[in-house]
Amino acid sequence: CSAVQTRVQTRVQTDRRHYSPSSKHSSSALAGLVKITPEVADAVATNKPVVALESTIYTHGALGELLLEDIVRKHGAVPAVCGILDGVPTVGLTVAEINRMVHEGAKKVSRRDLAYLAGMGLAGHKIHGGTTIAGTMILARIAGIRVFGTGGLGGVHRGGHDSMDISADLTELGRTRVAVIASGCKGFLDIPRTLEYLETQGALVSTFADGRKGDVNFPAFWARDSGLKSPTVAQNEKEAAAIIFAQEQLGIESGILFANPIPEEYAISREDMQNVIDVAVREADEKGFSGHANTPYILKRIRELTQGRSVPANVALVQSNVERAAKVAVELSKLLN
Ligand code: PSU
Ligand code: MN
Repeated sequence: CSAVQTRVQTRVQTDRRHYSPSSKHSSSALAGLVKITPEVADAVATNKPVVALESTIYTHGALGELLLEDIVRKHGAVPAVCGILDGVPTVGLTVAEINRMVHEGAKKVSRRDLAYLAGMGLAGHKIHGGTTIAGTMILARIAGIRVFGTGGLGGVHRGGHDSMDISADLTELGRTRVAVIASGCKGFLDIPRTLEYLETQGALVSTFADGRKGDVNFPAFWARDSGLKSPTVAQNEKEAAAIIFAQEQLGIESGILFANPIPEEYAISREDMQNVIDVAVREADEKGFSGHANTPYILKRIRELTQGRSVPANVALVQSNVERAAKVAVELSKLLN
């Protein structure tokens, strides 16, 4: 990867036929504030395949080496890891830069946090930020990137209709036109309410069927089946690309979630996973792990209770999603050129 990065003016370098900025007033604000690598800017401007990747997966994911950029390149697309490096929102982080963020520590950055870290960066505080799905979608949209591959989407937490703990990933999908390829959301979230919320937000949800006929269920991260019917189905990458293209041509600004079930050989059945989740959730409750301490505790117990199967499964699903994202980006590039 090129270590040399220049600040580019996104709006000028991006093909206007296919990029309609969300705000007419954002041009001068965007110029110079977001750093986009020349490779990514050039690929976007010439409608080559580009895949956005999130940095939270590295800074907060604890999954070890994922080699996602290599997977994207191997399938003919340009990877664009998004995050905040030294207070600068960046699209196209290098491996060395990501490693520096991991070692020096980074904040978790969703929509609400982006301007804070960027503003603090302007004021001389060089804070790193790992962007979540929501945060990455915003940076991808600014750079004109249409496809984003990742692991699992945030969701409505159990009891979320009372606590209002609902991931900003869901509202972002309602307002930012980027196609996210993920394995659904984790089974300890409230998946029925997550799907309801996405519908209210106007987010298109489609599950890859890969030849399966009839109803196809929405996946639940480690499990291929959440027990809930997917609102829509896409057979393959070509259909997904056509949907993305249509959404853009219609000028609909909301996002798209393509759910990609975990590869069979790594999947843990819904019944097995449900038992493990029930135990972990009950223990968290009894031991008082609530609020932001809840998810880390549940994940730790799931790792233990699945005897280490959950982590390799998590790695495999992320890699599978990123491969799919690259293939979708390649198909989309054909439609755009
Ligand atoms: N779900 C996962 N793995 C993850 C995340 C979610 O299975 O790493 C991360 C993603 O970055 C996602 C974020 O966007 O957590 C959601 O966090 P919150 O619920 O705080 O919005
Ligand atoms: Mn939350």
